Amino acid sequence: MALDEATLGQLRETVRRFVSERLIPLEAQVAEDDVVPESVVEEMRTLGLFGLSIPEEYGGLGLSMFDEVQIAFEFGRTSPAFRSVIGTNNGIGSHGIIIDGTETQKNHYLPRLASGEIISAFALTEPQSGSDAASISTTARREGDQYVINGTKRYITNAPEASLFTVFARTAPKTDGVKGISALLVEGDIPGITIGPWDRKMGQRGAHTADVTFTDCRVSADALISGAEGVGFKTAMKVLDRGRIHIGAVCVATAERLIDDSLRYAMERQQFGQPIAAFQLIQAMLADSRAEAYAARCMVEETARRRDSGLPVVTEASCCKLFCAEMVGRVADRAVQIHGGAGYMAEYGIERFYRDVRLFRIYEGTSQIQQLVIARNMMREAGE
Ligand code: COS
Repeated sequence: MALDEATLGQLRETVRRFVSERLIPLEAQVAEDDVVPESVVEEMRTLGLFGLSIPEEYGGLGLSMFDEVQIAFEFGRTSPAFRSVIGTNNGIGSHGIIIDGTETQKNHYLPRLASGEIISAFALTEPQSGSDAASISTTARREGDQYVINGTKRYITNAPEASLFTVFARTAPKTDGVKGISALLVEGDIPGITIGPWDRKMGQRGAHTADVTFTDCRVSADALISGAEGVGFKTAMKVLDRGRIHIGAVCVATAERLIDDSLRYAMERQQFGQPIAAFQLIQAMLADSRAEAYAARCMVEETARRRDSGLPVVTEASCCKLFCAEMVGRVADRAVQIHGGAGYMAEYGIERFYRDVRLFRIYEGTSQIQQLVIARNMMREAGE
């Protein structure tokens, strides 16, 4: 549901204030400690941020895609680790249930996800299965009224915190291809699940990923999303389509933050007797960044509107993810360049963003996978 303009404006203003007053001052500390303080997570619960995209009837705010990207434009103006806290419950960790879950699954899990009482994770990637998501080898063998899950999932965001995993596993032999993949809801505290140590990453410290290993892990047959076997791959793809628009919005916000920081620095920093912003080569970098971020903002908003009106957005979502993730990489690179030596030093925080944004080109589908999706759809449309 779309909020009326005044209510959306109030929510946006609340998030803007929260980001400026609470989160930005904590960026360096979170990167140092590799943890978002629990008091901040509690404030996010109080503000209702875990349920932005969960329908109202299940306790969330039920934002439309357009409204959600407006909030992401605010929330993304700080370290991506903060967004990651609420990212899975509002995205890949809940939308399998929202899109394809049974009514019982929705009633059971969504209110607790919306309140932030539990954290969710999306367990698709495996040691030998990344971009080729259809090649997963984790199995879910049916035994009576249960499934027995075996396999390892890799780089699972929020795994150390999660109490609920959407697990993609084979319920039929590999020869059945994508039609042998099912999605199951697995609670984190049952026997047979082992969470590995936190991965040591290039950036986004404070957001955690880890391996999740299932060893004869038994779940009830009711855990099957949609109640049907063999449709899990499509569930994963639909969830990722939506996630790609959201990540596009976060990239826009991070780029805008870096442009603000770069502009401020360029107007203050004096060289050759004047602010470096007076030099046309600096202006060119600022202008290119501004133009690209603006283009990215427009495409994200347009794709969100398109999705809200029920039009297909597979191609457009991939365009957003591709363009926005690449764009913020270029903007971060220019931000380092404009800051010069200071851009390379940890105390200014610019090098931290440079490392943080690198992940946007990789997770929820690499830039190359987005190119592949876009080109395949172009050829399909041309053939129709
Ligand atoms: N929505 C709904 N259904 C979709 C879909 C989408 N966006 N994309 C594909 N499907 C369907 C196809 O229509 C096809 O169904 P039919 O067999 O009934 O025609 C089925 O799913 C298989 O699709 P496809 O043949 O395109 O699968 P491929 O194995 O060729 O791979 C890619 C598709 C590469 C696009 C997919 O594996 C992918 O997105 N990989 C990246 C994974 C990823 O993002 N990982 C990030 C980690 S999770 S944070």
